[in-house]
Amino acid sequence: MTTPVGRGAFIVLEGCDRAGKSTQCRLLVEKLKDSNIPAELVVFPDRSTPIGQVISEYLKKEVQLPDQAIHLLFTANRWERAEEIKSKLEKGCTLIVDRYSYSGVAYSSAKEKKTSSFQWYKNPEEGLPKPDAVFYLNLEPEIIAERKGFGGERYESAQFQKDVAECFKKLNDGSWKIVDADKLIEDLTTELYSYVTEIVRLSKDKPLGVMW
Ligand code: ADP
Ligand code: FDM
Ligand code: MG
Repeated sequence: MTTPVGRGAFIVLEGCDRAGKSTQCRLLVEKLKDSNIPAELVVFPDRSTPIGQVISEYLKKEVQLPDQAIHLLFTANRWERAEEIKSKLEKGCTLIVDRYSYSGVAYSSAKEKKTSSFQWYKNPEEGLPKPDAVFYLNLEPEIIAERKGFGGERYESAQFQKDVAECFKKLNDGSWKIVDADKLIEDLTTELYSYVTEIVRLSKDKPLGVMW
């Protein structure tokens, strides 16, 4: 690895289930490393921590929790990684992040019996490190439906995903790059990689932002 100059970039991939986020995050990290750009993958929820284990049980429908409680656990799961994220970025490591606060707000506020307001779901995310770029992998629900079937986890239903997509739209402050994800895996990686390298270049000398 070459010695990094400047800080690493904080890049988030967002989108509905099966849009291709996890596939692209993995491939982008590999491609960056192949080009000697220090990079790591971060995945939310991080199911490996004690908080993450409760989230995992919730998603597998093994435990029930009030909407507010699970929302705050997803947020806490980001807060428990925040210092490490900042430190890695400062050391010049670019982070490719599979979901972030935007999934947090979109999924919680898409729930049928909304127990809290959009703003309420945004509030506990305030103060977290802010991504340098958000890439939203956009895919029509009909095409999503053609991809491998849903598993048995919570939120995995076609109607709910449509509602989530609407909430994502509401959350976009205009700064997101909306990427058409309906293409071959390798073509999408090539497209995303060109955006990613540009963000890496632009972020080197910029201070890291704070949510929102
Ligand atoms: P996500 O993380 O957004 O839920 P994944 O990357 O896990 O999505 O992909 C969901 C499914 O779709 C997987 O079976 C994956 O192999 C497949 N897939 C991913 N990208 C594409 C693509 N561009 N075209 C067709 N199938 C894809
Ligand atoms: N999810 C994910 C949330 O509801 N809130 C969050 O803050 C985050 C990061 O958890 F249904 C939801 C989105 C999805 C599930 O699934 C995680 P994947 O397939 O592991 O991304
Ligand atoms: Mg995924």
